Amino acid sequence: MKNLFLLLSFFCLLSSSVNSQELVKSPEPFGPLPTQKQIDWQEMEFYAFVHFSLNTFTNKEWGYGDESPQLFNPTNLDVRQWARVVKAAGMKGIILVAKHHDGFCLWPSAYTERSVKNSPWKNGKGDLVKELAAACKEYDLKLGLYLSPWDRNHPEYGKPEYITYFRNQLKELLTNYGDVFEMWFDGANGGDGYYGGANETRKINTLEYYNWDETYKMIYELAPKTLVWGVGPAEARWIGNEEGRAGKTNWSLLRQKDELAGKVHYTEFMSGHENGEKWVPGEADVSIRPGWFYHSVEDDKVRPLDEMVDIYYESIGRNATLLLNLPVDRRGLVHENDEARLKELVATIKEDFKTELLAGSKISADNVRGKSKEFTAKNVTDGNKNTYWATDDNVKTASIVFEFDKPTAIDRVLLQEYIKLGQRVKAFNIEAKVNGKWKTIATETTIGYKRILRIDRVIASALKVNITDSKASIVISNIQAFNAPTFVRMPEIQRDRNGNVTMKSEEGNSIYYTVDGSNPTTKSTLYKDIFKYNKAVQIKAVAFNKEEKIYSAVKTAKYGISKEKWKMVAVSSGDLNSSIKIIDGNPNTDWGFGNETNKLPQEVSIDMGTILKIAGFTYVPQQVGNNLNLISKYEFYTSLDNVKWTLQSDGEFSNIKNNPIEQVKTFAETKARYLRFVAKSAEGKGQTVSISEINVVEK
Ligand code: FUL
Repeated sequence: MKNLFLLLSFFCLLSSSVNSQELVKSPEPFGPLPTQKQIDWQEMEFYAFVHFSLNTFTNKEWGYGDESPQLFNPTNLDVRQWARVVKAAGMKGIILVAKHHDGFCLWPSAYTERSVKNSPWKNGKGDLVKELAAACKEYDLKLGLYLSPWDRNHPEYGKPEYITYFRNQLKELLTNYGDVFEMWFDGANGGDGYYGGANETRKINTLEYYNWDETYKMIYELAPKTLVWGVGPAEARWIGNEEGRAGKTNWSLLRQKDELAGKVHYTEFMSGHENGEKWVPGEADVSIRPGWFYHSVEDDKVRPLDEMVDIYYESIGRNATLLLNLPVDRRGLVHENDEARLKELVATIKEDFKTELLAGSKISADNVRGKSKEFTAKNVTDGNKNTYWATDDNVKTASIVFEFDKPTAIDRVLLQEYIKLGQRVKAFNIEAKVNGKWKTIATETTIGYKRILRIDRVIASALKVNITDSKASIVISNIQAFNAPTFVRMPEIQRDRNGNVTMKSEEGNSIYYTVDGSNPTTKSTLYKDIFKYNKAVQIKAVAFNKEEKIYSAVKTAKYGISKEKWKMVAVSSGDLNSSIKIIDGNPNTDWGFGNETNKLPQEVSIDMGTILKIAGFTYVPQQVGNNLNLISKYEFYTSLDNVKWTLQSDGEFSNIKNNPIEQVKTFAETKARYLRFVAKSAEGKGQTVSISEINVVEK
């Protein structure tokens, strides 16, 4: 009897220990969590933006609201071409700007005459949203829509009636075109506009005027699958710049309550808030060209491959999604140059991630939750996004080691947390065993949904990831490593005001260049030292990695006649001598003028020293700093004698606050020796504005 009892209790013990082995509990979720909708959205990673509207035909970035719908007249509109380009790039959807700030609608809204129905396109019978929805379906892409809350055309903008109109349009978009994966509400709201002929400035309080709580409620009732981005209590946030770059530290959390109380500066969006109370992941938006809308002057300004690759790694590689804009042209097509660049980007990224190196390695970790197989370190290489390596509760530092059969070259490491349970990791580093010694090759902060590191190539016999700080136990679903081909960066080209050209490249590379427009090779001129080139010129240069015999992409720099003879002849306030910075050929130096005593408008006059035929000018705004002194309204005059002046161009630098790029304004070709640039108003409240550079456009 006694023996039987002992035997029984032995079995009980045994089975309970087996149970505890099998029943190691999953980690508890920690902190704010994503919804399934947000997870699905994050997994899309890369999707397209299309800006195509009246602005395409008026050559503007922001329409004032008085442009005629008759101007919308694409000659060869083909949304299936857009879808093909997007699909081929591996993007997962398209967000179409259905209505931009000028109020023109790309669908025949029942609530306004300002739409495609009053345009010559398809004799007013077209519906672009409908066409794109069908093309997306055909190509298995998701459709997203941008409806500008600001409407510079609507007579009632600023009054309660407009909110009804806005919501009616939202209803149309969310109910007539199938599923909409993302609804985009831009932050530009209120300012001057046509407003049904009132031609006035209407300021609104974005957070109060739209009653976002009500609007969001309506959206979720009509379209629960739609994720809402931007202003209001959104489910995803702007990344804080229009360059497509997230912070190295990037929390998917945000103190949204503070944000809605106006207490968060937009520069904080790049990194989110470690102590945010809501899951609001970042979306990095950027255009493949300087502008959001198509401008033929930008056909040769498509972002270079180097920049596109950086954008990829600094958005998707930094825990954000990438929303890449393709400005459809006047034909109604994605331009050839944009398509070509996109293909180059995709080919580069594909090569970078061609061969994964960790899956075949020997993997171990110094802590595995409950020593359970379910949470084994090996889960990080099993290709299953639902399995993960986890540590015991309260174990917030741990290491995972990958040992190779033979020394292995590595220059990329990709890590993913299992975000269903929250974003946890606050700090980590990576070590590589090189010639038998551990060497730290990266020290970083957050991981989140996805983090990709570009590191200098190491030949390692083992790799170690050390999580050095975490909010809670560690939960990692994926770790990968690759050996991406060497990427030779393009050389930098600079020309100063006297025409002196300097070029720079990474150490060990040679630079070859041409000045006749042809593409440089190792047979072209070898750059040795600074040289003088005063005339208008297009310099094309490549860097060449001698060891591996690899070229960079071609860097093109276009210059007008050098500014050697240029002089500042007058400034309406401030010091004339230091205003030389406006014409020093260096966009990183700027000159500020205007203040509370010398209020705007303020002006500067330049003597080019000789008569030139010009067809436009450019204004490079201040580039460095967070609170830039930007000009929003301007006038530009030319003269042959510094006495009689002719107004050549006036208007606004739209969207300069979010996107402070070189502003190009063209006009009919004219002869000029003197230039006068008038800053009529500043972006924001201040009276100080700044100019980095004024250039002229020669035909
Ligand atoms: C900005 C807008 O003002 C631009 O025109 C553009 O639509 C961009 C995506 O968002 O804030």
